[in-house]
Formats: sequence, structure tokens, C-alpha cells
Amino acid sequence: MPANALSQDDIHRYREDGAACLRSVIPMEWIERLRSAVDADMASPGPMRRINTPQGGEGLFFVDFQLWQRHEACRDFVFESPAAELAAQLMDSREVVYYHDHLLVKEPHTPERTPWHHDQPYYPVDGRQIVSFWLPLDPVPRESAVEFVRGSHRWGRWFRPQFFRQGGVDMQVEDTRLEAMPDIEAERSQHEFLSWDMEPGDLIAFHALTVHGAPGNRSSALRRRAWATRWCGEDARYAARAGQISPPLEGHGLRPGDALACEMFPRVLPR
Ligand SMILES: O=C(O)CCC(=O)C(=O)O
Repeated sequence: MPANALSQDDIHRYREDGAACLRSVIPMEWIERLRSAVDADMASPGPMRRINTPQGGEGLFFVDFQLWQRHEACRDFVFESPAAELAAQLMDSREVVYYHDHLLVKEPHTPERTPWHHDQPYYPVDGRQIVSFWLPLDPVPRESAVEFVRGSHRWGRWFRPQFFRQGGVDMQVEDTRLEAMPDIEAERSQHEFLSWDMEPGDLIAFHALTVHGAPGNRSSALRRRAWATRWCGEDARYAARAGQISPPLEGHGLRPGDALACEMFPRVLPR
């Protein structure tokens, strides 16, 4: 059995439900290094940083991308932590390519929700082997945790991506597959939802088509720093998308149909 072996139940939950909380899979040394990197990033953000709190609003909903390119701890996490091996098992892929990362910080007293969405329509990537790891660096009680619509990655539907800034502005994308996101709040009784109380060291693995959203952080004391990393398997291919993508990663030189591995999207496994 490989080091960092997941249970069959965890793997089954991820594949069936589209989201699974993996307990105590990331050692605390990583969490401590990542906390320092995240705080350094917030003090000196990258070029794609976004503030999703309206000017003068309470709290702070801070978003940034590609920390692995600027912070050693994040880069080391990609290449040396247990994460890639977890991704390989969940996706049932020998190869793992690191696609990108996304920092989402909600400071205490931040009312802004993360709108309901799923991730793949934001990406110029086709394929079923795309897993995200939502890694909280602070304890996260369920009332400020991300919620997932159980099984929605198997609906066979693609929903129009929206920017997270409140008001939900649609991104400009031309794709006949895309439909408007249903009003998940109004449909609550029709779905089953998954969410968890989490401690540092736990992570949520979720499929790129699983519908999810998150409340604000109403806590008066607890920060909610979460670093989401995105990993692809053998079947992922670069895809042409007409219009906006997020994050807007360009300059990789890929053409539609290409396997992803390149300098911007490094192959992490096999090592
Ligand atoms: O942290 C959040 O509020 C949402 C996370 C999310 O949407 C994602 O990682 O795709």
C-alpha cells in the first residue's frame, strides 16, 4: 500500500458524491508554512489579486492565484507534500499535473457569500480527471464552510461562470453547453448538501463539476484562510474557450487537444 493511502470509502465518496472531507491528511508543518506564505501574499499580492468586498464594506474577502509561483512553501507543497498522491488515487490516474491554485480568505465579519457555481466552466480544460483540494489553514466551523450539492458532478450540466464579486456578474463566455445556475437556495429541499466542521490538516477533495458555494465568515474572531489547489489527470486536455477564463493563465503555448503538462502546468507525478 503506498504512503498516504486513502481508504476505499474516501475514494468512493469522492467519486459518488463529488466531494469528500479527508481528515488529518496534511501534516501541521505544511499548514504552518502555508499560513506564513498566505500572510506574506496578502501583504504583497500577485497580479491577479481580487478584493470581493465592496469598498467600505465590513471584513475582507480576498482572493489571489498562483501562489506556487511566488512562495517557496507553496511550490514545495505542490511537489513534495502528500497532495499529489492523494489526487492520483482519487482520480485513478498515474499522472498528475498541477493546474493552478486559488487563495480565498474571508476575514472575521465578512458577510460576502461565495456564489453557487462549479469550476470547470471557468477553465479551458476538458476531461473528467480534475480534482480540487480545499485546504483550510484555520479551524472552520460548518457555518462558514463551503457546501457542496451531493452528486451534482454527475448531472451532465455545465453552468455559466460568474465572477465572485457580489451581484454575480456573468463572465463573457460563448459555449452552447452553458446554462444559468439554478437558484440553489430556492431549491434546497430538492438537493442533499455536504459540508463539514474542519480542522487544519483536513481538506475537502471535490470534482471540478461539483456545484458548491459558501456563506460569509460571521465569526468575530476566526479567520478563514483557505488555499485551493487544482490537479489534473491523464484525460485532461487543453480546450479552446471563446471568451473569458478564470484565472486568466496565458503564455503556456498549449493548443486545443494538447495534454496539459508544460512549464506553467507542471507534471508532478510520476516523480
Ligand atoms: O472558499 C470559498 O469560499 C469557495 C471555494 C471555491 O469556490 C473553490 O475552491 O472552487
